[in-house]
Amino acid sequence: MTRVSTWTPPEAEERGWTIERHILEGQRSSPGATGELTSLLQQITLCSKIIASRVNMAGLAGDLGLTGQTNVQGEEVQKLDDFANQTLIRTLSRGGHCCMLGSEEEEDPIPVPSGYPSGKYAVLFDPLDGSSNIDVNVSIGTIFSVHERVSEAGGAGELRDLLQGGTRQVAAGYVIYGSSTMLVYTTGAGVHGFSLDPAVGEFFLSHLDIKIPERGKIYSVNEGNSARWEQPVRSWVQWLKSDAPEQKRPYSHRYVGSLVADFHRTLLKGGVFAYPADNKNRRGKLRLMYEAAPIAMLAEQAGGAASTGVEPIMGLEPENLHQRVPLYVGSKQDVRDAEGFLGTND
Ligand code: AFP
Repeated sequence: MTRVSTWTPPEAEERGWTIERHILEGQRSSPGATGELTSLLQQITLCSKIIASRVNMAGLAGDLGLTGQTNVQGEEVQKLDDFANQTLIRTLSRGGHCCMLGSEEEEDPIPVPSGYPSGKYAVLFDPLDGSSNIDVNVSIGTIFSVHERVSEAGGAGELRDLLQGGTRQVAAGYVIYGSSTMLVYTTGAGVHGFSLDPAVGEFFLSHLDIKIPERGKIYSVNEGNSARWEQPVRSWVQWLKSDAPEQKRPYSHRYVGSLVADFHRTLLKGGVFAYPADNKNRRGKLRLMYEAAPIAMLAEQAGGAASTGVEPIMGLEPENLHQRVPLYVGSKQDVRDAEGFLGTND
């Protein structure tokens, strides 16, 4: 169940709030809140500052390039991927608020080391999404998803603490390392964005209660895969590109190849991002637990939608930690159009 909060977003004059203050205000107006989620989010914020600082210095610090290893997805691990992964694991597993972690870089769930308390939350993360863009200075990001544990309090965490459906997320967010570093998150009370002031080392509220436009004019998809798509996907993209000025088509095309960057643009400007299933990736390429589910929570909280093309991402019950899923996310009307072509929306 999505956690209900009575908290309403701050007024425009509160735009200078730090992220700490914003999270704390949310806690104060959530009946029954213990402060643990607040503290966990602060730990994630700290990790994102450490990662941002290393990303910014990567060329100078010799942190570009590969480690020589491959991850669970069979992809080559970049040095920065590894750094981000280790930063999150070290901080969260020993921070007292988690009982179990899941990382896109690790095959198995990550337990709390012995001697450390087992906390109330299970956190999943993609430490550095879009890592093929690292070496060319294109935006990359960190994505996270937080669930309340379902196993017995105080004991060791279990796989089922991580394997929960999207509607059970209590928080989700991402950090984008772009022309500026931004952290965007939701705890079920809207979506809020914070920009890092590197001189102060602090995130300040810059994007209040973000809402995705009902319909956009940009589509974002890797069209290099079009020969492998099913006909309905091809027809949908062809329709977006067709000349129909009275229906505000053709749409413009933008594709970064980092989900965080493509979604961030979609969140702010509207339109649709898609990574469809194709005849190479029958279940799509993106990962449900590390990418699609947290992005779907943010999209819905911002008034948008996220779908596999046939059903809402948030309604999926996960089968395993690394399962993949097709994703259509963004403005509600644009996602409905895609579903119409894929046969689910009469
Ligand atoms: P990498 O982290 O391997 O670069 O993958 C990024 C990603 O998971 C997601 O962030 C992108 O939207 C998508 O893959 C890009 O995939 P293509 O390169 O196949 O378009």
